[in-house]
Amino acid sequence: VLNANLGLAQKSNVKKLSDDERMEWWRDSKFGMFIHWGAYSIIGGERGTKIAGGGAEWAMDKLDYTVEEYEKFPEMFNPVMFDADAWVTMAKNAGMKYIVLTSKHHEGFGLWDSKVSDYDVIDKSPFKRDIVKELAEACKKQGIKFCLYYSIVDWHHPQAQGNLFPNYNISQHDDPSVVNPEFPKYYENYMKPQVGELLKNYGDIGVVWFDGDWISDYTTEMGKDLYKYIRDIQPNTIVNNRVDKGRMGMEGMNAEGNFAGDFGTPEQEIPDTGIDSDWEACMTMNGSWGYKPSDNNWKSSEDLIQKLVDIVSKGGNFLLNIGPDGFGRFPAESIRRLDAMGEWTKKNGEAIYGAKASPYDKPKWGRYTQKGNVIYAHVFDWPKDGLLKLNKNIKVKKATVLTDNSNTELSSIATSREVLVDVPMLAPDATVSVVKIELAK
Ligand code: JFZ
Repeated sequence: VLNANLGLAQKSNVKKLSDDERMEWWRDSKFGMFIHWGAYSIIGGERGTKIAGGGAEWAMDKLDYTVEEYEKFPEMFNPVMFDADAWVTMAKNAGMKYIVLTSKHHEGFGLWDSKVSDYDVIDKSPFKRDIVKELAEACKKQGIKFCLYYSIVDWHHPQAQGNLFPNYNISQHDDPSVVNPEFPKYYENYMKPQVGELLKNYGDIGVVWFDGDWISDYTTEMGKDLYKYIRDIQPNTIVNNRVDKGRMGMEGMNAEGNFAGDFGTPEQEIPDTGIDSDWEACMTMNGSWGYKPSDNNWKSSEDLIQKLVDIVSKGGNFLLNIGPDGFGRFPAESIRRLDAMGEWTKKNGEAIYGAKASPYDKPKWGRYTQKGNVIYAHVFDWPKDGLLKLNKNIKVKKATVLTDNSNTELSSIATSREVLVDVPMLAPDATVSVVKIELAK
């Protein structure tokens, strides 16, 4: 171990942080942007009259394309309207503090110039621009953390995809009795080198976000090896728990045991109670990660703002997805929602960034977040009688409406059974109004 550490110190001049120091920016950030973008963004989940169920990024699998047939999509990938700076600006304006781009999704097509593959945007596509590089540079310039998603599952690579065997469907495959003996070669000679390229050539990577951990060919030994490999290159980067085999279903948190990974990844759902470890809920605005124009099942802006608050009140981060189209545009429906969230976070960000889970029970009217001796009451349902009822063990020193620039103090009364704050009759915000409460010692 000592030798390994010495080797590490030589390789990298970066100061190795403690785990708490390393996680700090991420814990304080609370809100990030997921971007699912690839050759599937051209397809939009449609093949003739057939529409893929669920996520359109699964088009290759769900619309039954063979490996050869599917290759024409990377050959067409030419998103001439892609503007990394504009994307980053939209994320920042929404109040997001980091961006996670799908460098390679299950389809296997890479959005950077990979030396171990010609199935990437430089070698296979007319676009011939390194998307990872452009987005990394735009993030750096605009001061937001750049992060990468990478899929362990690869439906294109011959040693990883399962068409080698009859009745072997690698996309779903989690049957340990069916083994792909080629997979370790894919891991050693392709996947690991690709991850290495992403960590060596694009500056600081905030988070490496793995996915596809469920296939049985991928082992916990590979997961631990990969985690160490990543931290050897970038000691202070953060890696999600899908790097190893410890995740328990959609809840996304780790089972008991020794598994690599720095945070849990519940997907499309928010846990009921606060979890006493690091976690990040990832979610779509409609029902698809990849661009899917047939899916108009958009969550409202109000719902998304309340989801952000709910997640922060339980100690998590919110990674909210955008599926840009094949030209490189964010859908207008997504932009509207980003704008609405930005309007809210600009006014109420104090109650979100750096805030912690509330120790108090979830109130009927909304949620609490906390920073030191300040409690933020996020009110979803504003009281019709103008009296906000707080948990009875909250001792109010001073209460104000967070967005009230005149800082007018609200009066409050505490009885043995309840604490009431005299708030304005009209809700200050149409979505979530925040009452700031300084606690008495
Ligand atoms: C995966 C991908 O298959 C999907 O396309 C998308 O990228 C999403 C973010 O991740 O899907 C998952 C991953 C994990 C679970 C379910 C779907 N899970 O935790 O049960």
